Amino acid sequence: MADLILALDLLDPMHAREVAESCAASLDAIKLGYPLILSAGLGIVRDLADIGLPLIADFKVADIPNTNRLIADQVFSAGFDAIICHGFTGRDAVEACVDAAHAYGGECFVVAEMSHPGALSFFSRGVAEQIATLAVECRADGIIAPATRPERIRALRGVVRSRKIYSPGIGTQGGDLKKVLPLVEGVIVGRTIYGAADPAHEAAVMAAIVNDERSS
Ligand code: O7M
Repeated sequence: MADLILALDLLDPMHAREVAESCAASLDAIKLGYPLILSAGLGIVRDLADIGLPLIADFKVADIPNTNRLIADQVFSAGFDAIICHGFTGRDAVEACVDAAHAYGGECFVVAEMSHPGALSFFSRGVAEQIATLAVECRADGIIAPATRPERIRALRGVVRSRKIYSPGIGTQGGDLKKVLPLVEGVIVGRTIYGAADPAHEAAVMAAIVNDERSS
């Protein structure tokens, strides 16, 4: 039962809102990150809130515990429902994000392994498994794992068990939606949707595949 999460990495706030609104009926959540927030300002979170979908803050928070806590406070005060942090910073830093998220009634996801080719420079030789283990021990709600490497999602499932796995890298980065869907609780899709000639249609096509998988 996977969710379809739109990565809204657009720079123009009007265009971003238009795409989010037109795709909303096909989506389960929207992920906002540095590109849109740096361009539009944090106020866009309140602007998008009335669309009615959960909003996930992808700042891949990676600092000392005190700074992570301060960032998480800003994220949840701005109206986000979930935060994504890195795990290589260690237990105390991850716990700061998880604790802050839970204090606000929100969720925290930890990046276990990234989707791009260069990720293997460091997210290899057991590092992702260690980060996923830490995420579970810190009571994170889930991890981020690469749609570009389904075999790695399977390996990390063995670590996180029933926690959620959200997976980016579908489409433009080469990940195959149908192969990844049965492995995860959420797929994160950006350019394949917002870069399409008709984003609402593309989102609807993907949502139909997600729904087929849900009912199979
Ligand atoms: O579908 P795309 O390739 O246009 O966008 C993918 C989105 O997922 C984009 O917002 C990336 O920043 C993000 N992402 C990855 O592509 N790979 C990762 O390993 C991790 C993320 C991510 O969302 O991390 C939380």
